[in-house]
Amino acid sequence: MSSQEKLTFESVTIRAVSIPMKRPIIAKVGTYQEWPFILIDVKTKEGVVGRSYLEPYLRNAIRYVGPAIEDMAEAFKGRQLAPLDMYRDVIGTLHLVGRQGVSVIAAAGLDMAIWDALAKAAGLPLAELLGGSVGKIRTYNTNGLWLLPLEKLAKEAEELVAEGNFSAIKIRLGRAKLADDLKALELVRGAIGSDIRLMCDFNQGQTLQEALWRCHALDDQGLYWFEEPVVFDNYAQSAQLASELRTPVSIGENIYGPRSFLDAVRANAADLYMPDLMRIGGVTGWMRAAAIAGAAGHPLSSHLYPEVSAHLLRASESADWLEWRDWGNPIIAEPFEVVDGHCVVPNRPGNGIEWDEAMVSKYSY
Ligand code: SMN
Ligand code: MG
Repeated sequence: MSSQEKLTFESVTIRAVSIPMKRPIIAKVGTYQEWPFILIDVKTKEGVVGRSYLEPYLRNAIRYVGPAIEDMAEAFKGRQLAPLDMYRDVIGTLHLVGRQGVSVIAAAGLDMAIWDALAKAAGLPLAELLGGSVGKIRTYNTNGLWLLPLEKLAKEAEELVAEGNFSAIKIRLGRAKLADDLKALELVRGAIGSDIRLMCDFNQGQTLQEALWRCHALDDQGLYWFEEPVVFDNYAQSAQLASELRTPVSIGENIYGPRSFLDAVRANAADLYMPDLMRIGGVTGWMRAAAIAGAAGHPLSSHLYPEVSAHLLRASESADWLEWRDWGNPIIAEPFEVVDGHCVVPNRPGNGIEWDEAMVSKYSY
């Protein structure tokens, strides 16, 4: 196809896969032995295929996210592939069914695949299409350190660092007894030493009262950030913690769309932000949130979606850390590499995601 030619939306294919986890998730948000993905392939009339996936946590989410994607795709049929126009139109009608939750998740999945198709047609990696460049982005390993029995933590922490010569890893906190959180930190620190940065995540599992008590008690532990110490959308409570605590407070994975993101920033809800692509609104939503974070001076990290997030962090003013997780690697034809604690954005057109079809068949449900 000539570079002058526009792309036309034709159809979408959606598939559900679920991949067993090497280290099952045990967190305040649930226990998961497998990690489900919704694979999205957007076909254009010109033959270019854009790909993306969603990580909807729940195996049954395909039952309601899938039809929402199909309805949106039906409305896009025959239109020029223009993600900003499509995002505007789809968000404009979403309020009829609710502008957060499933509708944004479906729109975000399509948006990411559409941007992939555009980047492929332009012959550019997504980061370059957005005006950035390919290269490295610093990354922390989030693959483990769930709410495990204490005796398992030291070995796992060592393994996590060694997996990619990481300089940072994340632990989940919020055990029934504060003394057990302190013991967990002592064991992990003992194993990894003082130079590795240690982020921690409470996954919204505390009331304000509990968070004030526990986070103050953990404030001198040298933790790199306190993630989601309270329910994500109580910005006033989160702001109180961010102002009282010396350890930076991080939120963002549950924020829907750039407008709510702006609300959080205006409320001083956190020091650091880490949007999740399926909730912030795909590439389009991310770039808008990234402009807000950059202008406000808040460091921006990513949540899940390492491939597309890596491209976007390369194009974000206040880019900070990529969250590295390898749970999707089995179905990705060429998984992204991590070298010396940095994720390498590959120099190939699009977002770099192609399916390993044999593995997709194996894990389909
Ligand atoms: C998280 C991610 C995936 C499943 C459970 C919890 C977590 C994170 O909040 O930030 O990695
Ligand atoms: Mg988190």
